[in-house]
Parts: sequence; C-alpha cells; structure tokens
Amino acid sequence: RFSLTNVANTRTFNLVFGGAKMKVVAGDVSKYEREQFVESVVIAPAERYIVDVYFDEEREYAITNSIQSIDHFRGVFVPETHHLGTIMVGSEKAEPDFGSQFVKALEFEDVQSDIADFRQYFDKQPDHNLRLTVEVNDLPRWIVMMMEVDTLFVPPMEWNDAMPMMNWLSSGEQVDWVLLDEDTGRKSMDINWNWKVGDVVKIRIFNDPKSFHPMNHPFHIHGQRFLVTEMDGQANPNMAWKDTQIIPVGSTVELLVDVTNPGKWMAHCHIAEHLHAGMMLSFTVDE
Ligand SMILES: [Cu+2]
Repeated sequence: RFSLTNVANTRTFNLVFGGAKMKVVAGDVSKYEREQFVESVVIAPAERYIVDVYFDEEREYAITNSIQSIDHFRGVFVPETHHLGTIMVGSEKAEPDFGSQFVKALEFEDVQSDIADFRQYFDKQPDHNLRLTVEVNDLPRWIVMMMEVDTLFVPPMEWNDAMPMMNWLSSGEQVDWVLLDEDTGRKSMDINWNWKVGDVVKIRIFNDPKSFHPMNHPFHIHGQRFLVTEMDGQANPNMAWKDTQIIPVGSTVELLVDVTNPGKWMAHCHIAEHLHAGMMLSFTVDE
C-alpha cells in the first residue's frame, strides 16, 4: 500500500509500478466509493492517492513517470519514461499473502452512504462559474510571439514542457493568471464568496483553451471537502472526497463543496508560480 503525494511544483505525474497490478483505494481526503483497478495513476500537484500494488514476481519493478510528451512546434507526441525509483522483489513468499484479497475490488459502503446524502444536489445549477485564463501586460513583443508559437498545439494535459525557458522569460508582474468569476466579472483576489456552514455549493470551472497560454491547473480549496460530480458533462461513476482537482485544458469540471469549516479561506491553483501571479480567491464561511 502506497500513500502518494505530489509535492512537485508544476508537474503532473502518470505513475506506473513496472507493470505490477494496481488498484486505487483512496483520494485526497477519503476512500473511493469502490476500489478500482488501474494501469497507472495520474497525480497532479497537491493531489494524494492511496494505491495497493501487487508484486507477484521475483524481479525489479521500476517506478516510472510514463507520459506522452508533446512537441509544441510540430504537434507530435513522443512517449517518454522517467525513472523515479526501483522496487526489488525477492523470492521469499510474503507472510501473510494478500494475493487473494487483492484481486477483489472492495465496495466502501461508509463512503457510499456519506455521498448518498449529497446526491440531491448533483443536478443543481452552479452557484459559481469560474473561468481559468491568463492576462499578459508589457511582455516584450518577441516573447509574446514565441509564446504563441509554443502553444500552437495544446494537449489537455501538459505532461512535459517543450520550452522550460518560457517560464523564465516572464515574471508575476507581466503575467496575471486569472480566476474569472463569470457571474460577477470579478477576478481572483477581488472575488470574496460568502457561504454558511451547512451550505452545499456547486462550482463549475472551465479551463479556457483559447486563452493566451492554456495549460492545466490543479484547483485547491482550503478548509472544506468536495466531490467531483461531473467532468465535461460525464457523471463521475466513482467518487472520493477531495480538496484538489486537476482541470485539463478545455475541460469543464463541477465541484460540489460540503461547507463545514467556518473562517476566512482561500482557493487557488496549486502551481506556485500561478498562485504567486494572482491565481487565487478568498471566501468566508459564517457559522
Ligand atoms: Cu495554474
């Protein structure tokens, strides 16, 4: 059993355990409704997962980040594998042997009944609509042109960055990463939502693929838990309580927030440069 936390600044990983069988047990703050067998686990900055991995052969298992990287100039995908670590499995039989237990995907009725209380809210209209975008001011023209070329081809998930240099060419003074409240027109720190303990709040987030520099953003909410009820119109068939969710480019994601924790809080993109360049908002929860 592995407890995974992505503490990287920007990179989303696609983790593979050398072809070993794997199942996802839990997300950021709870178990899933049921265990799910997967070939890899996608983990964005600040997301957490608990996975069970079954090692049934005597051999080395490489832990890798196995991705499809993109050449932004030519729009060509290239498989890339980054070696993160190695697990050595010896010949001795494990005692006790969890093999027979592993093959069953357990149902977690405690999580299912907890979530059942929230199903009545799944189809409600969003209380807030956020658009993820970016604004640039006073960037030298040649950098703007290069960044435009750099984003000729934009995959939903930026597994690699074809031009890390781009990130060094601008600062938080020239680039504003923006959370735009589409209902009020307010942006980022000018947003101050007011909720009450006991509210169930739906936030619909759209990551604008036509923005100047589209990329995926891990959206993180402080102090409360939420469900991802829907992505791009598809209902989520297996939920866990979360506090961070990656929003791919061009996607619309609906979060249902269980408001329980009074105070003054923030929500933000968990990529540190984006946060620093404005991609945060505040909300208050009254008792
Ligand atoms: Cu971001």
